Amino acid sequence: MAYPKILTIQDISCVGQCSLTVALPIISACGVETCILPSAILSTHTAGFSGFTFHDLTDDMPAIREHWEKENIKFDGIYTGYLGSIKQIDYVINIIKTLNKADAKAIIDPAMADNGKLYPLFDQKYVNAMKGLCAIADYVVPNITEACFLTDTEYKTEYDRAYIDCIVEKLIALGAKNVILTGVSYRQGYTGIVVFENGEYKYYEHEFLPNSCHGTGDIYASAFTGALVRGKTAFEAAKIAADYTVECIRQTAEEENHWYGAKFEPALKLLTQML
Ligand code: PXL
Repeated sequence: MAYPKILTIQDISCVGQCSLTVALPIISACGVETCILPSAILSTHTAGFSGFTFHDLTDDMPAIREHWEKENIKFDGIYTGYLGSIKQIDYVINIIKTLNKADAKAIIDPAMADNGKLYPLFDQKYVNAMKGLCAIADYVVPNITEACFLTDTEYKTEYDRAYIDCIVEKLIALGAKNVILTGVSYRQGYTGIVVFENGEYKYYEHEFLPNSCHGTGDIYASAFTGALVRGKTAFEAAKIAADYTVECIRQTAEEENHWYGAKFEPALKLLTQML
């Protein structure tokens, strides 16, 4: 692909280092033209701040899609993250079906839950709609909580390989072609990524850093998308994204005032070097 152009659809959390304010710089740094479709505008993200504003942009989507279609604008990949409403998920499915080039990939991060719980504003109806979007994913990039919601599996913090393989199989049964399952830990002090690509399981284990930051799922999925669109295999892209995300978390360690996100900017150079 000479100069790939992708579309990412997710919210703008004006403050909070997540979603579009993370995806746009990270994918751009990967050398990929990054078009955006904001799903909503929030004053901050919803995890840890209270009293945030939320402006839903669902109703703007059909006219934007129609304009792009009239202009014959098509994408070399579409990557979706946090979406604002159930109706919007249906619009996004239509955008993928009509504006992604024939061989272009759909990368779906079902950004809706973590640590066993749905984010505020989401419910089971939203989960069911998200299942429909994941069914058309070439790559679905959930954490374990999201994968459990998508597959109606009980969430566990202690598990074995059979539990994880069963979740991955259910995601494939849902319709996703390839699965990148994040935050899979089989031994203390380490965590990793399970990649189910072209029918084959692979696992990349890396150090577990105990400080947790919001937005690392978005950092991960954005770096994965950038690397994939730059021609890496899913496993290579998953490894690059993991090493980059770990470095971002390391940069943020021991900073009590920086609980709302991870400092992804200083490590961008590392990301580009790995590509
Ligand atoms: O990082 C995921 C995310 C994205 N956007 C919004 C969020 C969250 C997580 O809480 O609240 C608005």
